[in-house]
Amino acid sequence: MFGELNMKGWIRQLLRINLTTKEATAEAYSKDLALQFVGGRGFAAKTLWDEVPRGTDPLSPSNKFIAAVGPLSGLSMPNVGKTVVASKSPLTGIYGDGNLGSHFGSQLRRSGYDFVVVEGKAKEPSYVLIEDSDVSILDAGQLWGIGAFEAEQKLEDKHGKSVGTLMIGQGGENLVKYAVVRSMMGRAGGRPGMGTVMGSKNLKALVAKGSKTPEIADLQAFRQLGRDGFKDIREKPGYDNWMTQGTMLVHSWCQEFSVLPSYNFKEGQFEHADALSGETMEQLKVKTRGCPSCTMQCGHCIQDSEGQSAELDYENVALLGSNIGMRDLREVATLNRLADEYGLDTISLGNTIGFAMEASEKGMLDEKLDWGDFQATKQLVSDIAFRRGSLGPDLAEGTRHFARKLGKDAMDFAMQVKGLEVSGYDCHAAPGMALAFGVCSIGAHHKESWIITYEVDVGRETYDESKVDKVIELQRIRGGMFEQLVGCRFPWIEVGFDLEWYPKYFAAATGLKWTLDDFWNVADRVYALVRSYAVRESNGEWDRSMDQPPAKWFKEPLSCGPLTGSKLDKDGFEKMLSWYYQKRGWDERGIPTKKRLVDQGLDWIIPELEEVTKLQ
Ligand code: PTT
Ligand code: SF4
Repeated sequence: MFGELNMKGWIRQLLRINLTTKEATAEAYSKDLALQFVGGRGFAAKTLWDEVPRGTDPLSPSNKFIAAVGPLSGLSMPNVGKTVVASKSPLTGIYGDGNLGSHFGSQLRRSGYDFVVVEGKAKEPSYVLIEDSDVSILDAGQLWGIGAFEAEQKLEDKHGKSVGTLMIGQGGENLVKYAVVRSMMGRAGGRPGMGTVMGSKNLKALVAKGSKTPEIADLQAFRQLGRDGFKDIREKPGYDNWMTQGTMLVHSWCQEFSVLPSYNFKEGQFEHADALSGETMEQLKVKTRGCPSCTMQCGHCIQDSEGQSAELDYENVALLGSNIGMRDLREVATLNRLADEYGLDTISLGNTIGFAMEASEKGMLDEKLDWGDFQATKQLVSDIAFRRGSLGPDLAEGTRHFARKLGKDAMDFAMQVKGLEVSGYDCHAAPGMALAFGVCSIGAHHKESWIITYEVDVGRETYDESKVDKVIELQRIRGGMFEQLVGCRFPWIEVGFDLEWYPKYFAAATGLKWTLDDFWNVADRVYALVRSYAVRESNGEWDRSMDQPPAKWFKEPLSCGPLTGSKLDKDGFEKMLSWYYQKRGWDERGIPTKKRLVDQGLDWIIPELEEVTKLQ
């Protein structure tokens, strides 16, 4: 697999920017890094392991912010207009990342780098401009304090429409722990506080504009494959349907199968679901937008309750809609727009507000917060972004923090794993999806293993080994190959674009003839490294309790809909978790064994891991 010497595709150079010293340096990186970690999440995880030591405060200048792409980024093929943003997370305390659509990645490559590492802290609000080998750290005084939409507009006005930008809103500036990175007016990524880390560095934005073309192994073959790929996607039977609603297609399905989070995941069905459905959105739609190099544009905008255009995705509508009892899609869109403006993660935001509403209902708060109260919720979103009011500062810290503060049984209804709030799928009757949330490497995100539709097909009541196999299979594809190549997974998952296209693109770009199994091996290596990073941070206290889904799904059965009475079974879940560990080559605590680390070429991390715990 690693034999070829003349590999192309990668630029093999990273850009390091130190905001404290105001220095920027281009550094060559090794062929081994490219071959063993490929790009995106792989580059980020390896860099953070090497450069951000145990115990580093995520909000200190010693933490690093990374934006990384892969060997296909910026090339003419479907859906590779994405960028991975990563850092040690201030929300979870472990590795965190996200993947957002942006021209930044391709412009970074055109400037001559595969990834950028930002370290230190600027004295004053700043932004970074990368123009090929010229890197400037500029004053962001005019941008600080304004929202992401306006800031992006100002940067484009100044540096031209063709620039690629990554930026934060006021949430990131004010160190809300789940602030995201924004781009292209509608894109958002880095749920576990990647925008917060930018804010902690006084970094409002990164802007890139390059003029070079990445060199690849076989340009002619690549061009043909690119054209064929776009055509294949457009001709897929599911393509036209996808174009009508994008991710909102799943909303009605979730309601039908009782997985639509409602009232802080108390229920899986919502009595006003129709008012928030994909069909309702379709009637109100004013425009569509999306990422670069994509023919499946999935950001659907409607006019919100204040007459402004706002984008809706399923997760946003689930968490800022039914999960907090909202009944009007235009009002949900307004909350979504505010989250985009402030740069707050909609999933964590909707969870944190839902948690506060439930706490209020239970009489645990002095404040009165009612389900579905739009005006109060809107006010709360601003209070969180600016850390003001009686609840804003606590809710800005996330659900786990607030549950700890409230004490009693509050942690039982805090819908989070490892500190990251749960995405929009209720798991009272979905043990496989609960496992996927439990073991997801960055906390309760659906990005790595979304097995809910599979589980409903095969029978949701069972706790069997095949579901564990499916979780791992999907982690390799979604959390692995797509995060390392840094391509959007939707062509594959949503319209059936065959996975076998990717080794072909990879071969034409790099000259390397890899099979899908080679990508799975890289994925497993990165999984073990990210898990080991978390273990290293735990000071030897890592155990299987870290992989537990929220207690609510075990303790409090659904009380409405066809699955009334359903809840998760603890013994069944533990059985699946043990299978998962065995199949991954991890011990009963969920820690990679020495043998597995050696087999995966990660023997070099063993000494550091053994400083915190005894490996088996
Ligand atoms: C992703 C998470 C998601 S996942 C959604 S909706 W989804 C939420 N979107 C937000 C938003 O919008 N505004 C906001 N302020 N916060 C938001 N938080 C939530 O963030 C996104 C798409 C989507 S839409 C999904 S599933 C897929 N995610 C991919 C992924 O993770 N990897 C990959 N290789 N391909 C993917 N394709 C799809 O991209 P995080 P985007 Mg996002 C307005 O990053 O941290 O994982 O959060 O990037 O460009 O907006 O595309 O129903
Ligand atoms: Fe972006 Fe959607 Fe296209 Fe994926 S399908 S690249 S998320 S616009």
